[in-house]
Amino acid sequence: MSIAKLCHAVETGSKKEAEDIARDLLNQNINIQETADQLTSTMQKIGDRFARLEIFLPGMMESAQTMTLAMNILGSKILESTSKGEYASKKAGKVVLGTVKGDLHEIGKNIVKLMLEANNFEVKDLGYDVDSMQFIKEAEAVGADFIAASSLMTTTMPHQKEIIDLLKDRDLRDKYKVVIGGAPTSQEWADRIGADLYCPDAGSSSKLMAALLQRK
Ligand code: B12
Repeated sequence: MSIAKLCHAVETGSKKEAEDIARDLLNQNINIQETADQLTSTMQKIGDRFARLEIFLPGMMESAQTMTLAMNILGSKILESTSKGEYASKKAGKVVLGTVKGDLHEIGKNIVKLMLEANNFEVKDLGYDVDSMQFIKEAEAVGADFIAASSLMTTTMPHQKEIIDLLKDRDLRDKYKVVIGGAPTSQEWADRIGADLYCPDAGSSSKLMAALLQRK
């Protein structure tokens, strides 16, 4: 069994096959980050096909569900090894994480959560379609270090800016590091809206966020 086969199962929305392959891959000691990266490229291809009207919403949904099933299996392994790890009780930082208002895409956000937890961050996951003010209320409630916001659509990216504007309005901007991500976002967008950090993928997020916290 190979990662390429798993990508193919996700492309075709073959759920049972994907679960079997994911379980098999676990026994092969594969690199989970690399697997997640390849699956992300597969989802990008699916999105491109959707944009070209080669597939329709149900097809995109089947693939999304298949990827979620596979990542749930692969993710359980990472978390199991982390909780038994040497540094299990030492938290790297507290993160309030969610997908912005109007946006239901959560697969990427869930992988970010997994990678952060695997690296000893404490994550409060607010889910998707999260109101900008909700990010702030939760960050205040849990004493977060980071507010991390995902956006997958050009139409919802402005809510990442809204979170920063609301923080400024309330004199809270310096209290939190605002991290943004999601396929249509970029370093340029992060600079434009005044975010503290942009991460292109889940794998880099824990390293970049830990480094940012040290500079605080
Ligand atoms: C799967 C998918 C769906 C699924 C979502 C299922 C779910 N539970 O999440 C379903 C089928 C429900 C869906 C619905 C829709 N979708 Co959609 N979808 C996609 C698709 C194919 C893949 C997204 C994905 O999961 N990628 C895999 C993950 C792992 O990648 P990722 O999210 O980029 O995350 C990685 C990094 O970006 C980063 N990251 C992500 N977030 C964050 C956050 C932080 C803080 C950090 C540090 C890092 C980080 O880490 C992740 C892992 O490395 C994309 C195509 C694409 N190019 O992205 C379209 C896409 C995003 N969808 C699109 C559209 C149009 C829609 C719909 C409007 C379709 C419709 N007509 O109804 C609806 C919108 C619903 C809504 N209101 O949100 C468009 C958006 C176009 C735009 N305006 O920008 C896209 C780009 C497809 C296209 N090319 O047209 N979609």
